[in-house]
Amino acid sequence: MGERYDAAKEIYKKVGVDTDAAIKALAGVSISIHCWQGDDVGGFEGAKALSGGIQTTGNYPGKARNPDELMADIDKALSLLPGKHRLNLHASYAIFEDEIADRDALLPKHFKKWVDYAKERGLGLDFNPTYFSHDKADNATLSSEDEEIRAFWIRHGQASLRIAEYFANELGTPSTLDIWIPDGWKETPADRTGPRARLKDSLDQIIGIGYDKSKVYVTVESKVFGIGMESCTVGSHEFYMNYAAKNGIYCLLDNGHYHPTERVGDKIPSMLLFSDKVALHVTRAVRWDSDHVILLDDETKDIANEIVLAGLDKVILATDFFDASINRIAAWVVGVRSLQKALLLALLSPQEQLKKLQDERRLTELMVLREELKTFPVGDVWSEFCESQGVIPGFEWFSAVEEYEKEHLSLRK
Ligand code: RNT
Ligand code: ZN
Repeated sequence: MGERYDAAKEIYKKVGVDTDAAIKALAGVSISIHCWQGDDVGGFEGAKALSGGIQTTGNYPGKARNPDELMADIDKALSLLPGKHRLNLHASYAIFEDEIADRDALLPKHFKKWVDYAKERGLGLDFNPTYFSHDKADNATLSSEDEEIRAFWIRHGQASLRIAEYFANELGTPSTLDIWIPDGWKETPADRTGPRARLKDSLDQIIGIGYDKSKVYVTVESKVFGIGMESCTVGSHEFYMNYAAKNGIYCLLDNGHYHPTERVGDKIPSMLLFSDKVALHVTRAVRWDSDHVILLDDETKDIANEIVLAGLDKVILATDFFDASINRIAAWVVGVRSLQKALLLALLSPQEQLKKLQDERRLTELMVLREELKTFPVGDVWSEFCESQGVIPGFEWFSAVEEYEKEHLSLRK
């Protein structure tokens, strides 16, 4: 332990905060890191373009072109991240040995290489059916009026559920299966009920195949709009919140998926009064669902604070951003470390004391203390945490990324 940490520890002690306990709690937080930052949501099926109203912008060199490159890049990112994390895969990242399987015919064996990868590194795996970047997803998926198309995507959901179950069985840790579909309307639809009724039936058929709820957490991710789907999103927040509550599954809140002045931090405690868990996609939306890299900004801090207040075991925590304009490994590292720093700030807050001040309506004191806490020496505690986890604390970690870029990424043409 360095002198600076010792000094910081004393400063926090004065407000009743135990820095050692905060470090220990942070070390126990697993974040499900999205694989898709490494290749701009490309996947391995040779998809020509990213569809579904989401977009990766930028042309920074060095994106992963195949499973080996993506795995090596994830390794590099993990080596610079403190803590033990999870990996979040999309169905479009299946690895085919001989014959290719379409999305509705995916099997656990198509993800065996990922399971081997996860086992070797002690990672848990989460999963997402991919309802975009496919010719059958041009119009709509689970809400489609074309019964053949809808059946195809229902089978994809069912196949994905089995794959998540396989992950849980192989790795001995529950797997989250997050369902997000892009279905929606550019112009005001003439009928909003029909598509939603079909989506409801499709979800019933997917979870209706039965699964072990202690092994797979099925989540549904709502959205307010996507590019080309500005007027109506079939899978809206109200739709999924009700669906999840009635069917014993969970909501996933992506903080890029609400109106800009809505705050996911404010939604977490409400959700948890009615559900034992809530799932999150932490991202940074700049003017729209732009999926910028997470930074240590007010929204992230607010979300992290609510996670800590709720209890770390109540929130299924994942990242979701894709920036192709900067080094992709640095993007992962900055994003995950920023989220961890936000959690540390929350863990270093005298939460009981702050609550008491609120309950006693000592609101001036509450404001004064909170403002003072902002300049407490969190950086010294962060450094101690990184060192205890064997990773570089300061900005020097970037040299490792630069070196990797020179030796590997720059050779990818
Ligand atoms: C899209 C959703 C969704 C995707 C990933 C790739 O708006 O946020 O979670 O980003 O599934
Ligand atoms: Zn998301």
